[in-house]
Amino acid sequence: MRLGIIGLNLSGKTTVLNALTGARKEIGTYGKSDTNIAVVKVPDQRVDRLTELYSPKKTVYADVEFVDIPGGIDDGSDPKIVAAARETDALVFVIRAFNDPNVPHPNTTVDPARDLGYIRTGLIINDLSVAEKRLERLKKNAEKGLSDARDKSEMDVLEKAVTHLGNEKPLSGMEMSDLEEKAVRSFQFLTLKPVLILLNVSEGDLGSPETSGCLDTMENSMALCADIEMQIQQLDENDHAAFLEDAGIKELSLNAFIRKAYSTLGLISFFTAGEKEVHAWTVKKGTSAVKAAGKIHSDLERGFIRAEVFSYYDLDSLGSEREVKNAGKFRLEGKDYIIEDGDIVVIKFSV
Ligand SMILES: Nc1nc2c(ncn2[C@@H]2O[C@H](COP(=O)(O)OP(=O)(O)OP(=O)(O)O)[C@@H](O)[C@H]2O)c(=O)[nH]1
Ligand SMILES: [Mg+2]
Repeated sequence: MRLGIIGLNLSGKTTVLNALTGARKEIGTYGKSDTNIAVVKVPDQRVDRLTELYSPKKTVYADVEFVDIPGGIDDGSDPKIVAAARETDALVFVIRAFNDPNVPHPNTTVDPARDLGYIRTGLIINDLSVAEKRLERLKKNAEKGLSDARDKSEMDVLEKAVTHLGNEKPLSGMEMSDLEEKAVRSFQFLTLKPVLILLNVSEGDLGSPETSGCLDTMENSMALCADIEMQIQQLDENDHAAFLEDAGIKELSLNAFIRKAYSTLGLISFFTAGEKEVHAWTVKKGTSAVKAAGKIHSDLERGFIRAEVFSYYDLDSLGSEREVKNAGKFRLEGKDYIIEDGDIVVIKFSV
């Protein structure tokens, strides 16, 4: 999964990247237009426990890639930057709520609701320009008699999109049939992407009434103090607890953030486990066994015969695969079986 971190200048995007991933990317690089990338393992106690039970040669956690996209996205944005934002599965808005006289705010005052509006408008403007350009081109082709049925249906949905975006509304709120969705998928519209909001607050403001009030007005949001978390991440891990306590922070934000990301994006984890390897895999809720097999390897999808499935939770409580089998909790499932969070699977296949 790839998440794009976006937000206004000097809102703390690069600081957030460092705070969540432990990366040490340079901050305060105002005006530079290079993206920063950092990958982080998804913490999962179930993987730890599976590793304890199987003693595998190798353990592979799921991972999340963060792309820190500098400089805010608006009508004047560098196409390279906008493209980086399009090539993501979801967007993380970093919104500045911290006050610091040493860090100028591009809009002078600190006002999270206003800044959220600016971010949204910037995305809408960019999507509108993509939709309009494509529509213009399709119309020209149509005039020359060069369009087929597919172009016509693409034109219809783009007309609808242009009107919707023109009313300053994100495409996520526009009703689309499956076919229409397919027709616009390749545009990677920014306003169709799921959004998570990180409110970057000053030390001491984490639990304040202002912060809670602000979070209540923003969907899928959480607050963090990025600057302090970044500093703590850069200390020896053994010192984390003490410094977190000092700063009045319960835990680093990564855990809670990942949980929020999984629930917002409708993601679940399943596992493969054996002596060779314990491996966590991420799929969308509602994924079938055969598609999940394809996530592991395309041969497993192509030659899928059946899945042997049991639940991590049964294994955890019963202590071994043998006990899981004895308790009748070991199942054979076909290709249409819907994978559940915590399933441990063995795919039988033949190619
Ligand atoms: N006081 C305080 N300062 C912060 C916090 N987060 C970031 N900063 C400061 O804000 C400045 C900008 O931080 P960056 O992380 O570089 O901001 P950015 O959003 O990546 O900025 P651009 O890449 O230029 O768009 C730096 O001086 C940071 O130290 C915070 O939580 N509190
Ligand atoms: Mg930056």
